[in-house]
Amino acid sequence: MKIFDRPGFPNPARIRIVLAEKGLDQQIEFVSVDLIGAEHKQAEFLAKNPSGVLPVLQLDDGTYISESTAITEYLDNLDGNPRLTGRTPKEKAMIHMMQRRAEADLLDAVGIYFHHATPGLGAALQAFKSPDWESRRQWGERQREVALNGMRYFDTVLTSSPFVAGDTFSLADITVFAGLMFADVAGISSTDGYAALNAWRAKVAEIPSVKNRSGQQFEPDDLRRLGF
Ligand SMILES: N[C@@H](CCC(=O)N[C@@H](CS)C(=O)NCC(=O)O)C(=O)O
Repeated sequence: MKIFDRPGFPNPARIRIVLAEKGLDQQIEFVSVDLIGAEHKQAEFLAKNPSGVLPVLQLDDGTYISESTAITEYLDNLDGNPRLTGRTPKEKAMIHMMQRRAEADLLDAVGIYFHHATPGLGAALQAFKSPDWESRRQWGERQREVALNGMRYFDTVLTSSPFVAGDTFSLADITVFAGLMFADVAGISSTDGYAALNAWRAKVAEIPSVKNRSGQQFEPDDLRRLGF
């Protein structure tokens, strides 16, 4: 199998955590795609994923699977023990519900803010966005508020639950963790006072698959091009 991704970016990080969690990270080939250079918007990549985003999993039979949730579901089921996406009907439903909230109310909201209300990934990607800067900025700013509300919501959830979707670490935790990672990069972290969320984040950061996931850091050239 191959994963088309880029170290340091939040959605690729979700799958790197899943691969480590499932003990698959040594068996997969990582193919780096230049997000800042807009390689993912070119025809060759769009043939793999028409949405033009990373990550994409390629199976040995040539099938391409995109969407981090779908990739996670596939990888999680390979060993017949899908603990990240749920084993019982109730576990599956709870994890699905919470991970969807984590995407809509945090990770994707941060992404929209970053890509539309800030310079985002830089000049090469601007050509693929609407030229109506003011509408984009307003939409991005609104999503920033959504993300801040999302952080408050997950803080409340975590005051009475050890993990986002119940008693065990799951895809929902991975999505919230990636959302907070992205919020740091986008400069909208505001979790001061969110004791439960911060304690959960510190705990999750110590889980070996999260702590040791390969290629967590941005590539130095990407950091330079992002202006860090
Ligand atoms: N819904 C997708 C989102 C993927 C996504 O937005 N990936 C980012 C990297 S973190 C990307 O490729 N961004 C490039 C762009 O928006 O042009 C998923 O779950 O995989």
